[in-house]
Amino acid sequence: MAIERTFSILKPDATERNITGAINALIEQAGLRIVAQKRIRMTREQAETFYAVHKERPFFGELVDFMTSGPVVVQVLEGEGAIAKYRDVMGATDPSKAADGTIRKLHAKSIGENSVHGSDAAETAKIEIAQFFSGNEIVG
Ligand code: DGT
Repeated sequence: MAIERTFSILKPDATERNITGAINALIEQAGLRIVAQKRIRMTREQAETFYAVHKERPFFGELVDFMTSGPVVVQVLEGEGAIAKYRDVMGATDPSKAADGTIRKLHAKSIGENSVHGSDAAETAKIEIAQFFSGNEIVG
């Protein structure tokens, strides 16, 4: 399988509980490499752009409020089949439906405060990475 890159966010519920290291350990144990990482405070504009696809959903305002409520860690992960692999490691959006051993099963608080984001396809991964990282910040 091809080496891919995917975009990841450790969300405010993860930074708030100081569990970013525990989540990074699960990422690395799955064979993914963290090739870029920074801790930022997302602006409302950044969060609205990032989640623009959900603009019409009833939870959009709540989602933007949450993503701007505290620091996040944005990352680029690299590995074989990284996009699908990271989605497997994250588990289902709703932690009550997530498989055992996944990040969301172990750590997520709710469907909204679900600890992590990962790109869902190659095209979105490219767009999301470019929103937060310049090429020279990614060191593979
Ligand atoms: P991600 O990786 O953050 O995009 O999450 P996905 O792809 O597992 O889930 P998606 O794209 O359906 O929804 C994006 C985010 O929107 C999700 O991580 C949390 C939030 N969200 C989704 N459904 C609900 C909901 O029913 N209520 C609330 N409050 N938030 C939701």
